[in-house]
Amino acid sequence: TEVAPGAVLLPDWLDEQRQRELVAACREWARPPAGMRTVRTPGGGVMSAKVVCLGWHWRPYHFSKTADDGSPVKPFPPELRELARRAIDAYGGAPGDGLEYDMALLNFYDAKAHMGMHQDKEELSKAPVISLSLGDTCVFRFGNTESRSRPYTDLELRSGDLFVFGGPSRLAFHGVPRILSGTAPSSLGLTGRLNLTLRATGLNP
Ligand code: MD5
Ligand code: FE
Repeated sequence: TEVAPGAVLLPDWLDEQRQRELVAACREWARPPAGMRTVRTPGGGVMSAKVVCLGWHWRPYHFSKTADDGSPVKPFPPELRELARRAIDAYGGAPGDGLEYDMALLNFYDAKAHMGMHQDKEELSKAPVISLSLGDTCVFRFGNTESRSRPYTDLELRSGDLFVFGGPSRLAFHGVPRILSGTAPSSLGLTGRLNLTLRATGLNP
């Protein structure tokens, strides 16, 4: 379903087996060195979602190859490159469009975590952002490109859903106001929500 121009939601895109495998892989990627961390924003705030980066280390307004603990960031795994290719294919991209993905950003939300309205404009590439939801359902707020306020649409993202943000939606304001605690499929053994985004930084040679 096209939610807005360039924004396509594919509910239940990952089967439970694939979801379990991804959750297990994410747990490994979250381990130190260069594992899960708390992000401090330039304004002095702290993000409530905990973050893991693969391929490139992300800080607000900055990409680097070194994590906050001084370790090299973990590589962007070939399995996620392949997943990106499949997602862009499902989105309706042209062949070859899904090949430039070089970083993953994992957000771990507990029951009380949220993400304020923001734009993702640090990547130099215009490639769509690929978002995969695992675990608890969330309320996702999909806004406009002008400001963080109305008009926006609230929708629920469930475990296994694929959402691809391309075209004019790539720069829309968006956020996660709420986690619906206890809604995760029990077979995942995950409390809270895990969002896996695949991105092209446009920084690789
Ligand atoms: C999340 N993460 O559910 C979301 C999924 C982030 C973030 O927002 O920056 O880590 S990515 C949602 C997204 C990306 C790019 C564009 C738009 C939404 N959009 O136009 O709405 O943890
Ligand atoms: Fe974002």
